[in-house]
Amino acid sequence: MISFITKGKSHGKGLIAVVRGIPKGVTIKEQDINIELRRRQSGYGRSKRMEIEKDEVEVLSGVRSNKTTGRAITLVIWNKDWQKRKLEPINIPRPGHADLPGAISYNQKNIRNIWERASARETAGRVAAGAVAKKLLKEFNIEILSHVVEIGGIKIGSSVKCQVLSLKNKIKRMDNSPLRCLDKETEKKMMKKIDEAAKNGDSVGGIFEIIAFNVPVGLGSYIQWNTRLNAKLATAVMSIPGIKGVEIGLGFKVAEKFGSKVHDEIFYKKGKGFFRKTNNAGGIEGGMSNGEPVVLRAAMKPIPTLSRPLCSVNIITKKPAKAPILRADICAVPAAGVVAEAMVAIEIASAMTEKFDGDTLQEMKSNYKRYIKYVQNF
Ligand code: EPS
Repeated sequence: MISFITKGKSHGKGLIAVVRGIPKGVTIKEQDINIELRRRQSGYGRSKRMEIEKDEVEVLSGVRSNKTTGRAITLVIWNKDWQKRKLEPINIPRPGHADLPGAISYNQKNIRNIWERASARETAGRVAAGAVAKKLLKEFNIEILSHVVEIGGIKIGSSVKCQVLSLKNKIKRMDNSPLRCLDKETEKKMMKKIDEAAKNGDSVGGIFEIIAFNVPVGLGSYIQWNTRLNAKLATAVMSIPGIKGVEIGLGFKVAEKFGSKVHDEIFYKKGKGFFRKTNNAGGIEGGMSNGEPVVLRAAMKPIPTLSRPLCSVNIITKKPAKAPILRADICAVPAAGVVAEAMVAIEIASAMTEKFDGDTLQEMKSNYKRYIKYVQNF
């Protein structure tokens, strides 16, 4: 099983991620992690903080001579915008952020103490941890990619959902595009929507899709509620700040259709084994991967920090007040997609280590090869 925790504050010295359960022998270079960190920082509509930070990792433990040792891996990202001096306290909570429930729950009258940890900057630690999980998955030819399908009501056509396999290379090629959207015309309209939000002192959310390619059949289990792969993936993605909904495969659309139009018929070909021609299940049946690409989408709400702020209340004076105006993103949907790739990578890598048990990559690979042969001959 793979687990990780993150530590650190948005304007503290740095962010830390500690990852456990990665077997010995996986090749990890700081550069591999830095590529993912850079992807998280990009996207049209990001805040000025992204111009200050050039997120880079330092590996403090668990990797020697570019190979994992099998022990806990400690990753640090140093903050450039580290604030040593004490700043003015903030007493007005932003609607939609962790500010008010956090202040009440932890008995803090200075809201800065809440948002230092609640800030989405924490997700840099997740992406670093996810980059390590991605390296393990690469050893098994498993790839996890994301693309943006909707911003503020501007959407790409749904046809892309059905042809996920042909999307792989297309998605990979678009990392340098402003919103990582597959349709250039729609992307332009999405950018206009972000401009409109910026002009009005507002923010805007959207939906991204995650696809995990080459996931073997049988990850996760139907036996207990908390061993189901769909439940683990939903929890992992739902834990990302700002995410309000997660769906797998057809998702909420399954409620509109007859069973005959939802379930993916089963076919068999010698050598290939069992396969489907559709993927409405999003690669998961009965809480287990079924060998088709795992497809999920998540909806992100608009960022709560607005430059034309909403009404709130001062928690000291109890008088009405406008929420504080702070540096923030207008839209962070492409970045949230990269964070979700990391979370999905960790969950799938964790399920892989459970299924193909091994203290070393070598052991895991030989168990995997034996299993794949067994599946082909089933
Ligand atoms: C973020 C860093 C933060 C914000 C943003 C995401 O930096 P700062 O608070 O110094 O501007 O830009 O966080 C939020 C939008 C949020 O609501 O928490 C990052 O690194 O992703």
